[in-house]
Amino acid sequence: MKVTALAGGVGAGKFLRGLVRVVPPQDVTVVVNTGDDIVVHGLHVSPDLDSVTYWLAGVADRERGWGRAGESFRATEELRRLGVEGSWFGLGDLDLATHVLRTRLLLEGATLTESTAEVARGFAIASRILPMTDDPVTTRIEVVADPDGPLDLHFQEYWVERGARDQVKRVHFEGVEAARTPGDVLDAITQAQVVIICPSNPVVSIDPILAMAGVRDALRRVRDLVVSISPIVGGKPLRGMADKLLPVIGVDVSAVGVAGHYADFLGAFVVDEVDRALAPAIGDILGGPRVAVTDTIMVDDAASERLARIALEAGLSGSPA
Ligand code: FO1
Repeated sequence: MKVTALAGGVGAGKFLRGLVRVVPPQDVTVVVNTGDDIVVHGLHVSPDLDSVTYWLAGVADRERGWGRAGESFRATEELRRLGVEGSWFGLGDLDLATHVLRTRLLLEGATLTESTAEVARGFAIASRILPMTDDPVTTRIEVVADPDGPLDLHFQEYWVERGARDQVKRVHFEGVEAARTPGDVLDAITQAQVVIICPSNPVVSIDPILAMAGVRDALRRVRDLVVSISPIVGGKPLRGMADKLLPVIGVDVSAVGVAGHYADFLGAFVVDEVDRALAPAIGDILGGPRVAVTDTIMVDDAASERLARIALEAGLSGSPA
């Protein structure tokens, strides 16, 4: 069974660990957001590609969510001591090797897709990890920063450097109009038996992928096979800043809000037990009863596996008999 997942960072990484316990890893393709990418100390850092890679490889730091387990930050500490610009972004010593390899391959002329495959090979990952584009797309967060007036921040400046403290006016994806969607990304969506929208931040993880040319249309074409897991549980994101960003795009911070946001291409939806009462409203949005209710909190790989099974069943229930 070919399965394609649209993914951001931590929530996606945890989910994918379960998915590859249910589906053979080589049958899984992951299309990953690159809007968070940033150049730090001349290195091309792709946080969501890194997260997906590390979680699939079993080397992610479960507590911190991002980066590698058993990590040290000596190089970053030294860069901070030296007062180097950009050292507010914490690059781990092991993690640095990934960014050095990726950057080197890019400088030698490889595409981001090719360099991602090379990094994945280095971690013996059998699944296919596809960046949403090989072209530069950057998530920018326009904030109200009194008394300095409005500021247009890189997503990582908003989230990591300034700790998401600013009032957000607008989220936009710089470069998205000119960026090309690789054919492999569109084929992965239209040729899958199930397409899963991971429990990732809808605004800054999934929306950049949806904004890529042809992606939303491809999803609409296979709508019955598309299933999403709500990243909002009991009116709150499990981690991250979706509660601050969803209202900016006019979406309610709830499972119903997220289902409505994806309504034009969604066949099925998985919500947490605590949101059971919302299932009928979500069914109305989907125009059918394909709402699964389960424990969506992924405390370990076994919990991720259980959730993956339920998401797959929900997606497969839209297959022609
Ligand atoms: N998140 C932080 O909160 N602080 C950091 O210093 C930081 C560094 C970092 C380096 C590499 C990487 O792959 C991810 C990193 N993240 C860091 C996570 C990242 O900011 C976000 O969580 C993702 O972009 C959202 O998916």
